[in-house]
Amino acid sequence: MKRITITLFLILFLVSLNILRAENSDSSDEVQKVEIIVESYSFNPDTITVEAGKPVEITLRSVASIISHNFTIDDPESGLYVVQEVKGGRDATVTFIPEKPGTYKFYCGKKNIFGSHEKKGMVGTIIIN
Ligand SMILES: [Cu+2]
Repeated sequence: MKRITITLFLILFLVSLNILRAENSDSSDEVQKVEIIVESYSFNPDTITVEAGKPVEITLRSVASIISHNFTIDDPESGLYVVQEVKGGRDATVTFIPEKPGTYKFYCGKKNIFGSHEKKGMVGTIIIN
């Protein structure tokens, strides 16, 4: 009988530990992770949706061979300003907290003699809810 009580107690203890762990992983999951493939000359996906007031972590994975690109959001009205360089074939990560809900443009701010990368198609939309 004693053994059964101890076993039951142990099971209850382990179950409650698991519940605690699950709750913890929920609350530490605040960072909104987004992955964008950077090509010459496009972003994939070109529309991302995030929530305001929570950190956003964008990983830029460049599959461009040599050409460097960047990820830029520049919206003076909302105070949203993000610039992250990404070299050809490399990864780069940028973290920021979007404060104001809205729909904003992100783009590559690089230029070459033929014009801006943005005009070539390196432009997308970030929706902040
Ligand atoms: Cu570019």
